[in-house]
Amino acid sequence: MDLHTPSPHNRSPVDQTLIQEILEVVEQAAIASAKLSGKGLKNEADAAAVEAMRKRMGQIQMQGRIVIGEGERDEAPMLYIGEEVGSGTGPGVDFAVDPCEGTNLCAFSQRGSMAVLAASDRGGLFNAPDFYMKKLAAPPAAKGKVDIRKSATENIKILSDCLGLSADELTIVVMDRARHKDLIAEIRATGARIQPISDGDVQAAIACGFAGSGTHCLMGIGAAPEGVISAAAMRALGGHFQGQLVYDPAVAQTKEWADLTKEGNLARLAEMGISDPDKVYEAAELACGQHVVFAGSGITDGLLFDGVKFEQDCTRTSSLVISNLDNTCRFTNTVHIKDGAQSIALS
Ligand code: VTB
Repeated sequence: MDLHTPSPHNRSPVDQTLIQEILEVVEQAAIASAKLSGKGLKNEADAAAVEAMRKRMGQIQMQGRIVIGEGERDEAPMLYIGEEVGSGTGPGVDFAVDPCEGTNLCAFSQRGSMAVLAASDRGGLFNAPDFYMKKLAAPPAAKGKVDIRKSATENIKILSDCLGLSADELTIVVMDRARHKDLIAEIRATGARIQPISDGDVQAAIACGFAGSGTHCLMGIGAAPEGVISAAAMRALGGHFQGQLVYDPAVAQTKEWADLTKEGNLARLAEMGISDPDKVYEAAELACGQHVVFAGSGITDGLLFDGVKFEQDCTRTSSLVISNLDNTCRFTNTVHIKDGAQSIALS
């Protein structure tokens, strides 16, 4: 039997009704944080998105569980790892959430912030530790051909061949961080173009899956939990995504890890049951569920969709849902009509 066609007696917990509700979850989170966009209030924008996401999730008939969220229970009052969400009855669904991905982008009204989540049947999303992750994302044509174990130079050559583009026609997105100094120099030496971003590597990774986004590859080190959300999207749309945990503070080069040591981080990973800290995770391992859904809604305008627009009679949201249930990418513009609305403009 085709594993992707559940029998009526064994219905998948991820069905079209759930997918519609998941879309509303990210829309509500995007609207809530967009109200704080540009105010320089990073934590407040995040908190507003978290609250809205949790509230809408609570209305879904499911036994939802957060596997990647705002952090451990003692540091996050809502959407913490292990929190049960939903009505408490119905199918079991696992979620990886980032209610305000790119909080700085939202706080300073810059491009690329969005409310995102990935959903799957139970156990279908890797319980990523709160570490850094080296990531490689590329279009479907380069899937399984580029490899995170290879050098940037080799991968750019492979990308060129797979996409039929010369190096100087390729755009490689890299986060603007001190840790990427050598990587940026290596990419430049190949002749490829670099698009530096200050934050928001989830959107950049997913954009690689779409021809016409102007983005051909994401390279570099970002956060590991969000890597699972990128992996879910890329797995569902057939793009390339690989991740490898980073445990050495000398590699991560981040203030957050100023007091941590490589040995201490390795011990933490071992405690978490990660026996091979150097393992390269494929998208289908990070998001291994039978059914995997990604949903993202723009807070500010971005590469794939616009941000929230507040108008007199309505609020508009632009979102993307990628699902391997029916192999679709749905770009959705929703008009949320306000009470007493007089007229809704076409766009
Ligand atoms: C970056 C940023 C992402 O995590 O990956 C960040 O682009 C972690 O890196 O949007 P720094 O600690 O160096 O900022 C995210 O915020 C989530 O992946």
